[in-house]
Amino acid sequence: MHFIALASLALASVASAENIIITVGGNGTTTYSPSSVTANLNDTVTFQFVAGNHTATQSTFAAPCTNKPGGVDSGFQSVAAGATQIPQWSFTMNDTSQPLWFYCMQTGHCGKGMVFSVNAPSSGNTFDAFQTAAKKTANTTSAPSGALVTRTSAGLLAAAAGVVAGLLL
Ligand SMILES: *[C@@H]1O[C@H](CO)[C@@H](O)[C@H](O)[C@H]1NC(C)=O
Ligand SMILES: *[C@@H]1O[C@H](CO)[C@@H](O)[C@H](O)[C@H]1NC(C)=O
Ligand SMILES: *[C@@H]1O[C@H](CO)[C@@H](O)[C@H](O)[C@H]1NC(C)=O
Ligand SMILES: *[C@@H]1O[C@H](CO)[C@@H](O)[C@H](O)[C@H]1NC(C)=O
Ligand SMILES: *[C@@H]1O[C@H](CO)[C@@H](O)[C@H](O)[C@H]1NC(C)=O
Ligand SMILES: [Cu+2]
Repeated sequence: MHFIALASLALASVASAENIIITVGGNGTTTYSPSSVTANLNDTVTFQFVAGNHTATQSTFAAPCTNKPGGVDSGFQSVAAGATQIPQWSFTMNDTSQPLWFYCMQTGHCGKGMVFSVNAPSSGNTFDAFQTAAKKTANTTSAPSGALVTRTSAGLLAAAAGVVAGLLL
């Protein structure tokens, strides 16, 4: 009864929420497909990990390849060759006032541009600008523990700031 009442209310008041599917690692690539989407409040964003060993991990525009403190994270999702089942992970949009930024934590992938956005603006902090910034961190490796191993690169300051913020939480 409770469920039926809620469902009718939703139908009556708002357009139904969408489920937006993202394919991760298709054909052995280091990609999210599509890599940038728009979503409304209450839409679900579902990542289907079809191959490889990847994550969908929330970051920030300022530090594309560093975990956002308190952000959401799929964790590593690994698919064996020839697997008949694939893992998937999703989250629900509960705030559309800001874009959401994601990257893959697997070593080297973010630096190859394996990043994703929801509701990125079409000027200023665009998806392309985010991906370009991610690639600039190619020589910086951020381990899952938050330890930062680095050689000199333009991405260092922003990445280090993100790690410090993470440790303070
Ligand atoms: C894999 O490659 C094939 C052939 O190029 C293409 O049709 C298909 O859409 C690709 N699949 C993914 C998940 O990228
Ligand atoms: C989103 O979900 C919340 C909580 O379930 C609900 O109160 C709100 O009306 C929904 N908004 C839209 C736009 O679907
Ligand atoms: C996936 O990658 C992570 C990080 O590199 C590693 O710790 C984990 O063992 C890998 N999983 C599998 C099943 O290879
Ligand atoms: C939704 O809201 C909660 C509480 O504010 C937050 O912790 C969580 O990260 C949000 N989810 C996403 C996907 O942003
Ligand atoms: C990474 O380092 C190599 C060798 O030091 C350099 O050639 C390359 O341009 C650097 N890449 C980036 C994105 O900084
Ligand atoms: Cu990856």
